[in-house]
Amino acid sequence: MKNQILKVTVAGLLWIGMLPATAQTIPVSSVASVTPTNVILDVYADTDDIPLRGFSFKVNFDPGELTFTSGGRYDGLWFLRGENSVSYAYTDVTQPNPDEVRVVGGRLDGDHPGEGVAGSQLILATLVFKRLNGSDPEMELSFGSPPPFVNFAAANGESLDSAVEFQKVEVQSAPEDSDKDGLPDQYELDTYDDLVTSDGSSDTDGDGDSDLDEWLRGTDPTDPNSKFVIQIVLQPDGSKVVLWTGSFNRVYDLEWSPNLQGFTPIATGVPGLAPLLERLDELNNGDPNGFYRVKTKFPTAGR
Ligand SMILES: [Ca+2]
Ligand SMILES: [Ca+2]
Ligand SMILES: [Ca+2]
Repeated sequence: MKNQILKVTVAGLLWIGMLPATAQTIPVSSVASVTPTNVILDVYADTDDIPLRGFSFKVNFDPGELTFTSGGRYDGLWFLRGENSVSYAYTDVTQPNPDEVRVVGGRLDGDHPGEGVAGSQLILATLVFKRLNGSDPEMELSFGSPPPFVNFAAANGESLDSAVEFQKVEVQSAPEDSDKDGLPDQYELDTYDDLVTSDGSSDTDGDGDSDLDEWLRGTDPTDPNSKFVIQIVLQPDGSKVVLWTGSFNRVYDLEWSPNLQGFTPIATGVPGLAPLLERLDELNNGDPNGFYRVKTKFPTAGR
């Protein structure tokens, strides 16, 4: 499996081809959502007419200001299709240097190499950083690899690098909360039409979760069927898979404790990129007893 990924990746990204005939530009933009403790960076590409098959970019930042926590994209847009047409999510994130995160991804398919994705605001990756000080983060996007590597490849393998234009990273500060109830103003206006209907402690839809908890977890406070769940699925080999409700623009930590006296992290900074998130607990296979908890971190503006 590992070898297979490497083989197809190299085939996809080492291809050196001619420029496409169309003189289109491909803006690569990004939004850094800043909260008191973290920064969530979403990176997008606009490729309306040219299907994009593979990409490689890097993000540079000040390691005195930010620590890279996690990254990826798990929504099926970027995948690697191997033998028997089985697809694997394919957005590979590495940190070769303290001040640099590199992302390689694409829609790579050994059987049908002509496939690609076209569209506006195609999300390439979501990266999560921990903030180390109070300043607004300075981040910069550029190509992941130097020539002669192709960084952005069209469906037919041609290089799109000359068309790619990296935009300045747009920094979005933490949202306003004028009544200090934990719910951002814009979120309250969008959900309740005013700032007074909910003070956070109310449970508008009566599902047992407070409005504030629903905001933090990213569920709908006006729909009793939208509620955070966590579930453990025992595997035949005794290991456990933990599943929990995911929500876009939320980030989760999964932790375990044998006795509720102190929790050990199993996965930190898991982006809420799917309605149901899952992680295999590789640490506690031998221990049949214990407790799991999921912490939701740093929700940003209600978007
Ligand atoms: Ca508020
Ligand atoms: Ca509720
Ligand atoms: Ca609800």
